[in-house]
Amino acid sequence: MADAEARRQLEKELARFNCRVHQPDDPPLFTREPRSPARSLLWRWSDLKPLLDRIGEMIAIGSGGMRRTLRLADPGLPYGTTPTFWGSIQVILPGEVAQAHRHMANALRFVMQGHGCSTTVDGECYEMNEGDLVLTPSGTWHDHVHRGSAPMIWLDVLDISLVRSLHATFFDPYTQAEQPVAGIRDESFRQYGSGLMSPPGLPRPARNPLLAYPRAMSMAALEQAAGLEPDPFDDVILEYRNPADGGSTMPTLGQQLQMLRPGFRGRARRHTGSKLYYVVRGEGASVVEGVRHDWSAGDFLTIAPWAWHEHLNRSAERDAILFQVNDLPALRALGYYREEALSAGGGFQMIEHPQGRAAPGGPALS
Ligand code: GTQ
Ligand code: FE2
Repeated sequence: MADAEARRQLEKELARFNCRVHQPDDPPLFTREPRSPARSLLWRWSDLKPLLDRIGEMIAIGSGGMRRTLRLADPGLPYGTTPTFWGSIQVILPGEVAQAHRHMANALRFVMQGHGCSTTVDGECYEMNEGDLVLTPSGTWHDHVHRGSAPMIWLDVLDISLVRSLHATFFDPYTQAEQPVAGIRDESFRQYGSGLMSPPGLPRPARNPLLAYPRAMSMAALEQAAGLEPDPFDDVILEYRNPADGGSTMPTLGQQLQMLRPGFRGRARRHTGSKLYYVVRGEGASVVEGVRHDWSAGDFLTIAPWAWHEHLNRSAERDAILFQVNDLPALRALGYYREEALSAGGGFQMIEHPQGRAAPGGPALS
């Protein structure tokens, strides 16, 4: 006890100098592998739909640049959908304007239902239609104006938790509700949208020049990819890319579109970083850490860091299509991405390991 008393005394003295030592009852500094309080959760469209109708009626669209959104909130976390990003469903009614602003957080939208709303990003105006992906990268001014005749909803994903954890939050309202719109609509898509050809003389862009990935393009690409060897985890899967360098659309957030063909059952894997899936169509299931989540069109599913997961199509006739957002570009940029697959024999197979060296004189890493 005298020892414990001496330690407490030391702790007090150290605190005067803003220092401390590890105490026996402190949680361990390191765990052998990630132990995330984040949960892997399923949100069902049948639950979300009435909630969206209610917030559409009850909640006024915010002034000062705030949005009307239903946030997918993991109760295991202080805030957000995963440790790095927030997924929310935004509801915008005919005639409404979601006022112009900009923020440090990178953001994207994937249109779930409706049409007739346009988003202006740094002066470039984009029509948003079902299945379109529109980016508002860090620092870009953006506003949404709904001139259509029916409510519109889309998935918003922002890397808010990451920006917050780095204490790098910035936000500016614009001086007016809407930004002036440039004369050429969809300009970045007209320049770079084919992914194959662009006007000569354009400088090599420093960041992704493309702000929109429309559904017609992504679905055609997915059909093409169906002729490739199937991916053992994901069947037919494509990454949305920066056409200028082949990298991710934004520095922190990756997006993928995949098709699970009838009867497909994928291999299991786990990795650092987190993912959010939106079921575009079809019926399937994901087994996450031994828990089976049956999903169908309109549902959302998260995969927590380092959680084992595998996907299957429950239908023998219909394709299932999933849109995915992940934080893997952020993990990879930092050298923190690690991935393992489950082998047929039950062992683990390392897929990606940034510290992938064997200990000196020791056995090779498995
Ligand atoms: O549409 O600009 O879900 O700024 C959260 C913050 C959407 C947006 C969100 C935002 C937006
Ligand atoms: Fe925003």
